[in-house]
Amino acid sequence: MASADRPSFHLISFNLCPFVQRSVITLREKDVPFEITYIDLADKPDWFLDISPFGKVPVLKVGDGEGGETVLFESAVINEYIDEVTEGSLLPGEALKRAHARAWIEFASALAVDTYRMMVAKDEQSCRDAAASARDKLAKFEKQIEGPLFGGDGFSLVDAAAAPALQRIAWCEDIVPLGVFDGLPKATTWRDALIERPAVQQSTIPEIRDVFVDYLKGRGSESRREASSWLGQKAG
Ligand SMILES: N[C@@H](CCC(=O)N[C@@H](CS)C(=O)NCC(=O)O)C(=O)O
Repeated sequence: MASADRPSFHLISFNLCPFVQRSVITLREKDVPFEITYIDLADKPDWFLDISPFGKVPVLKVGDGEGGETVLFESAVINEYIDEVTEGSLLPGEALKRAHARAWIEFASALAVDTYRMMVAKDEQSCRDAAASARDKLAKFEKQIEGPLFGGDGFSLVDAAAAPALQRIAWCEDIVPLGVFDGLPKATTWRDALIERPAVQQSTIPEIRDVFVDYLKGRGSESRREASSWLGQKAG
């Protein structure tokens, strides 16, 4: 419940979106109550287009408890705001380390793009090229990961930013092993530690794996009516 000194949070989401998932993970890690509304990105409601400048999710509506509302967008910005106004901090206290974390959050976004390319690739070569690109990025992460999480034992916003992409790569590799984590022990441990975290497990709809496979197959979602991707065909 919002009050004058405690804002209320309402996320606007799409069920498969890794960027919204970052914010859900942050809210859950910080044990903050929030409301969530799912929209269909293929049929965006007018009220959503009115409040989302890029027409993208996530959008976070922040109520001030007195009838006022501010709309935030961009997952990295939303996550930093949530972190700032709640107990504890998921970013380092020191400016240089904080900037370093922000830089790797940005890099995690590029990893999410590779993951999407893996998911929607129409042929084996394109899928393997995207997987190789993801592996290149994870090899760069490998040199930065302190283990088991990005910055050591403590969960950070870099972990929140990377978890959805790591999870999706694992889902893709459950269908076809693509070697994305080969020779990358720290990234492998990082992936496993994040996937097991309750906040990550509770950051999607329960039936996410079915929705994911349906999406690869190009059916089951209003947002995509194309032919199956290569991974979708392999999923049987
Ligand atoms: N940089 C944005 C990326 C958000 C984004 O790309 N969201 C996708 C869904 S995962 C979206 O809303 N796309 C709009 C569309 O598909 O029309 C962020 O981090 O929030």
